[in-house]
Amino acid sequence: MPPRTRRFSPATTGRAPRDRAVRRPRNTIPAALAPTATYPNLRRTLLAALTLAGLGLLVFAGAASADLLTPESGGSPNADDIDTLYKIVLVLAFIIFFAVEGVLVYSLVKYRHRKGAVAAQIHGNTRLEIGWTVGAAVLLVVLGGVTFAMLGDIRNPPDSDAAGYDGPGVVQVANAASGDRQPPNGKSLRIQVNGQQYLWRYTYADGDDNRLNNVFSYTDMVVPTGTTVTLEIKAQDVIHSWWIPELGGKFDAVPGHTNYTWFKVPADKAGTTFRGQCAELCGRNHANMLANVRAVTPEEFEAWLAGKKRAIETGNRDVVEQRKQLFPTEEDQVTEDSAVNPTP
Ligand SMILES: [Cu+2]
Repeated sequence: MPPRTRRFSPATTGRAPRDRAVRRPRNTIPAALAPTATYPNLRRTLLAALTLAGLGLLVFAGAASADLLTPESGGSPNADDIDTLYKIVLVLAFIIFFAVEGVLVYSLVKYRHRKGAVAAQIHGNTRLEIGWTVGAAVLLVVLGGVTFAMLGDIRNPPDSDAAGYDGPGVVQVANAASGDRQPPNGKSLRIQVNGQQYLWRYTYADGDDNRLNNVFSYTDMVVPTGTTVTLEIKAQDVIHSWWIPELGGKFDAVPGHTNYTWFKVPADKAGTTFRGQCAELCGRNHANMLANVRAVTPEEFEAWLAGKKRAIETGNRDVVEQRKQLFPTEEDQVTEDSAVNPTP
């Protein structure tokens, strides 16, 4: 037998050697990672979902969409000023935004890549650079000027209207603490706002020197229209935040510290209830820590305050009566009951 020759030797075939072991497998995704299904309707489903979500937003937005881009206002001059200031800044910001984005998009389209086009090599543009530096500086000065011009009216309360309320509860604060701003004539309806887990307590400085006998209410604050109301905001447990959007900005209620703010509901808003709620996460029932400010006419307010005052006086008298009935004399109470109630 002739010796066996190598089948694929270049010497015998003139081709490169081929070996099964060297062959690469086809470049495919491993079975474990391969998609198990295709989504032919994915785009359509997504579009439908987006449309539905958009329509849902429109339907359910309702009141929430009011003042979507700007602060709420209408309940007090300081809230109106904050809103106006915000709008001035917003309009200027919009103008700059659209100018810059407009030039950007225009340039992207006009100077987009084209076959054979060669980019111009530019270095600096003195006029343009000075322009945007000076422009930004002027804008800053204008915004600063407008802000400082309006800040006074936002922070300082005005006097009550001539037809405003001027009865019990209206006080003149002597030696006001820093931050406790008073109207020019010094007179305002003074209400202490106390945040507690999870409600707001309002105490009216109704002329009674004993703070415990002062008129108070929870959640619903009643105020007269056309009258400057100054608030002393405190907290007795954790930090809360007083916020009635239509009456102005938020004010933190911090334990051991007093914050001050004010509002003045216009005379034509009698009968309106301004809604708000605690704006600082204060515990698990924070969401239910609501606050309402109900504006009434000065006459209605006077009647409400007097009614509350009477209720407190009646309550105090009734307690004394009940105590007398339960313990005919203090001595009897001490002798009969000293074992369970040692301190009368
Ligand atoms: Cu709270």
